[in-house]
Amino acid sequence: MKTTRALNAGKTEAREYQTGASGIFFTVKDVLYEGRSKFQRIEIIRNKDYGRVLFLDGLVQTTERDEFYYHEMLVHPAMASHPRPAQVLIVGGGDGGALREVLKHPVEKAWLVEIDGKVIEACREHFPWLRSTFRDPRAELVVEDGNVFIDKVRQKFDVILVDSSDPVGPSTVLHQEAFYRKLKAKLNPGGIIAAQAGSLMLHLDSHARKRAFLKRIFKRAALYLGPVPTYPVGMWCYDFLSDKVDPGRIRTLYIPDGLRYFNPDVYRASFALPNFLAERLAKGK
Ligand code: AG3
Repeated sequence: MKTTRALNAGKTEAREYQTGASGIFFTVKDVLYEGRSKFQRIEIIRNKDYGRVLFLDGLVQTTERDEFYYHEMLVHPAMASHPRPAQVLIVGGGDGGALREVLKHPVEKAWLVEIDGKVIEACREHFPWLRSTFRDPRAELVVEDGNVFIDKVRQKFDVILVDSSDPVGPSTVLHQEAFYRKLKAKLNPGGIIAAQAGSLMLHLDSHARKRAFLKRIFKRAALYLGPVPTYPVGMWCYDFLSDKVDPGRIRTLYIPDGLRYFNPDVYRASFALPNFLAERLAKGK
């Protein structure tokens, strides 16, 4: 299996090639973890400015300094739009950041289904502020392929969050029509799905392709945006999917205290799309 490393040979620098000819780099203060699981290469380093940085197969997944942009924007738009999200499913998200945000709401149970147990272990050890999140009695951790779990689970959910990797590579199946049809079958009435959808510029074709089938499956299939400084081109996309909830007409948002990024104005603004994206979506795949 070919995997990509972020660390250079001297382990002085870790980088992600975002476009093949450009990207982002971090100087390395310490290497905290280097390993390989059945699924991918896992690296965690410490950087002077961004703190701990997790890479999977050479792609930045999360950094101590800017993870809140991503995790708040993946979780709260859907959670805040639902009047009573009691049962919540997170697919992926082994680092625990999305789970931490979900548990800020008065949920009954939050399931986290991560394919790679080694990611959970490594993050538990090296992102210490997440330990209490995993210990919360409302959290249920399952180490399994989300695509397999969703076939078997009897439970239905009020909110489903897909915290996968990029739409290309090992996570591809989590960006396909069959998977979204299965997720929809496991939603309670009034349920909402939010899924990370990739980079604004890098994954434009994927947004157009996904939009074509998501519109067939869900009455509402909106795309919303949020910045993530260390992800490719700094601007990230998320799908908001529901048969009932129209994010453009929401009156009451249920927002926990103490968030650093998300608020009602951010919510409304995040559904505004730049021209080139709207035009690409309108053109179809
Ligand atoms: N999931 C989405 C990360 C995608 C980043 N892509 C990249 N750097 N090319 C992140 C998991 C965090 N919970």
